[in-house]
Amino acid sequence: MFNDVEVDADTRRQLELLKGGLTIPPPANREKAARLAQIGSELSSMYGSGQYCREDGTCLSLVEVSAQMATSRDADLLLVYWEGWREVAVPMKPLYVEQVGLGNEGAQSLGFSNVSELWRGKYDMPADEFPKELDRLWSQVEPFYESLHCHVRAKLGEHYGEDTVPQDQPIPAHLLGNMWAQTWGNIYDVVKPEQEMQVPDVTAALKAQGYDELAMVKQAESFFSSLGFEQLPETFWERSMFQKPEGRDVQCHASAWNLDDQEDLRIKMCIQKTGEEFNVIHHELGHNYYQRAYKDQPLLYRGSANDGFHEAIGDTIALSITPKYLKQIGLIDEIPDASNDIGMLMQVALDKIAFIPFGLMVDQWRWKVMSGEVAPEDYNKLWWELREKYQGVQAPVDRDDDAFDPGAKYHVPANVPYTRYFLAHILQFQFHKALCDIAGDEGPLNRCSIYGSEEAGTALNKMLEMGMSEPWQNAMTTLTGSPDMDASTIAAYFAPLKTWLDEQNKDRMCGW
Ligand code: X8Z
Ligand code: ZN
Repeated sequence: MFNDVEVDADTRRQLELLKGGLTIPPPANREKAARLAQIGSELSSMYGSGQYCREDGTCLSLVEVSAQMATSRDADLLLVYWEGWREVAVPMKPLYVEQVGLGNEGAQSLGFSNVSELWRGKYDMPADEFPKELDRLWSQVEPFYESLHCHVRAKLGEHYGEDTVPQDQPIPAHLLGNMWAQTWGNIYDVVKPEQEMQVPDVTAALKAQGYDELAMVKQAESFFSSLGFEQLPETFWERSMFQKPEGRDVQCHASAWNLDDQEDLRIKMCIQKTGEEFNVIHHELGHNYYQRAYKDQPLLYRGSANDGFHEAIGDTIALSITPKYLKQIGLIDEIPDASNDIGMLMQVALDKIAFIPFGLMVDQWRWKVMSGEVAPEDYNKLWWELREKYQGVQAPVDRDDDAFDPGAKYHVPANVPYTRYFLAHILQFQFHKALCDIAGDEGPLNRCSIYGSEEAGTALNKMLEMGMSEPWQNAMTTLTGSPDMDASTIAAYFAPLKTWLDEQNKDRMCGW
């Protein structure tokens, strides 16, 4: 109704945000809307209460099987957990199909062709331009990803044998230290350089220093405080969930909330005492500080410049968890010298670079599903085609006809768009560089920590405060001086590792 009404630009922006604000808009029909709501909560709770149960009746939660995926080096056992967890998704499929239909009806009632168009239309550019922008960014990272992939596959081949890890094929998805093969940092021990390298083991350091869940969150808060951000309110500490409660199901997938759009900030997590989770805590607090920074914007502008920005803030801070910083806070005693940088860069790349194609493929799948380009009987097949194409990863065993592997990843049953994480992995390096420049750090980017820099904090806050009141390109310019997303900072950050990888790979056959 309001599409053609003449209004000023600011009102138009707010109207567009209102129209595009929902993730899965309900159809106008009340029964159908109620059904959509019911499906959403059923899918979400199937995931949250999901378990892998052995034949003897004992069951493991996702937190428990994930810990096994991270640490076990027994390929048979890894396969058992990998297949076992995917059983939770089988009954999701009919509900998911129904949800796609209802969501599209809702999207159409708002004037979109389908949910795919709605999702692609949230980036201050035409919906059909956005995928091209993603292709451009991916092509900047792809050569580096392929070098990393090549080395990792070779090392996995040495460890597990080339029958298990054929050197001319995608890597079997159960061997990469993560349930979805989305981050590979947990298999650093398998793929690390042969030359001995000192790389801080944050998990071990947290343990040695007796950190519990609360201490980990307090430590993360103090990083933000050092940048000049106000401390979290008392209610944050009273109302957050840091540990999995006994005797009831909770959604353990980490999230951050502002319950009253003012000061009622909280996180909800089942914190594991690992370096990986220490990063996730910073990630979640990034959401909370962003939410607080834009709280005085008009209602429709209380959000991040684009959804990738929300996901990038805490990760940007976590890029400053360098050896120098770990020493400052007493988690390690000695800063490894520059001869260890390849090891440290490898550790970061295994998490951050390995993630990028995964961050891209999830919504490449969903866009095709939502637009009807792929029929339900081909959902799983398309999932694995995209996994192979982008990640160079394959299912370790043939998948059953009733498998619904996308459903085994939180964001699919929970309907959280995923391209935001792809963007965040590009953005966080741009933000890190901009903040390091502002903090006056002239060393290499991987050794820069903005800890204690109020100048950096002020510059960051200036962007956060804008919320979504202006196109994201303006927010980007406010912090970085340029309106573009650009992966060349990633190349600069990892340049020495790229050279090292290419040397390692020179007699290897790469690609899949
Ligand atoms: O879901 C998350 C956050 C909550 S917004 C913990 N992440 C993605 C994932 O776990 O798959 C962070 C990185 C990617
Ligand atoms: Zn997040």
